[in-house]
Amino acid sequence: MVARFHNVATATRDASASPEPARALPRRGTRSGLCLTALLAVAACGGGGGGGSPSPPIEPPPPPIDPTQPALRFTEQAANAGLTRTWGYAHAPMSDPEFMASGLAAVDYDLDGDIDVYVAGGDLAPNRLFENQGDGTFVDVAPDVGLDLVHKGSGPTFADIDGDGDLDVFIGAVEDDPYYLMENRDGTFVDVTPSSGLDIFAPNTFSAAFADYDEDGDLDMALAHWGNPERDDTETLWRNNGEWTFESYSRQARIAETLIDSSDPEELQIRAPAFRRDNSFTPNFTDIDSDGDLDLLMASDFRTSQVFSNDGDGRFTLTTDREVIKDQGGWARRSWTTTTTATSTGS
Ligand SMILES: [Ca+2]
Ligand SMILES: [Ca+2]
Ligand SMILES: [Ca+2]
Ligand SMILES: [Ca+2]
Repeated sequence: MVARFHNVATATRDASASPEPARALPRRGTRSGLCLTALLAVAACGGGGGGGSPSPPIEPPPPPIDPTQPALRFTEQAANAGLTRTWGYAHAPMSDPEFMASGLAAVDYDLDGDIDVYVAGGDLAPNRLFENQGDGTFVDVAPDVGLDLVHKGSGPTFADIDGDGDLDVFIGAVEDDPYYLMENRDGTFVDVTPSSGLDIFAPNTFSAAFADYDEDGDLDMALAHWGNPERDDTETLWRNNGEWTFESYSRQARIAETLIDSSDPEELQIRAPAFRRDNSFTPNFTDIDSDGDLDLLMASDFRTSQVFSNDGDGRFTLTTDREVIKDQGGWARRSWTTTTTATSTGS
């Protein structure tokens, strides 16, 4: 069983990055060519046959393509759709975790067939849950359902954590602010964090992912703790023990001992060993080696993104190929922040 909601893929890019190449222009040109061929064929048929039923009306060819214009345009509609909110912190200046945290979940939280949006609000304004009205507009219902939390929230992640058919949510936080595990009880969310066993010492929890990595029928959780000092338990993997309780399993799973890895020699020139810390931004479960079990990818800062292969016995083996899994090492250059993975369908 895999979590029903995943993060959206993105990566930071520096200002000097080259623009994406123009898309699909040759294909559109081909379409014009086909229309022209069809036009000539119809004209030849009508001129030579005579009599019979009248020829169908001929659609005019599409206008010429302007290569200077994008093929697809978007117009800002957030305010018209009711998607307005306030974000920020009560003090200044912002710390690095505060600057990079927050985020949203685009998810059908009420399972009525349309996508709603849950947005973290910082500690100046409550988190908002924008319920899709089905007509292009959204209404904030967070106060009605118990999700109008005021905290330095980050990476809200919805999943059916207790397997009862509705979506629950975990919301991380930074700078030792409260994080929340919220159970969906008939449409109202109840804070079950105090009795959940989620005693997280890491000051920053940026994001989460849910999946049944140990194949025992319930959703387990992985967390990313950018900025957490190196310690024995990295608090990365949390095993679901049922009844809304979790147990830190990073050490037993052999993730804690290898998560903070400085094997990249180029990175060692930038980051002194004294600064070893957890630099992970986003966890993601997927069967990356196609052997039938869920592996764990940690997208991280400063060239420390990692791939952990599931050994099938509750443990993981670090299998990062640093020639493949790499970035430009932070410091205003390109770094992975969040990611998603998918299985190719061949289409
Ligand atoms: Ca919905
Ligand atoms: Ca549920
Ligand atoms: Ca499980
Ligand atoms: Ca696998």
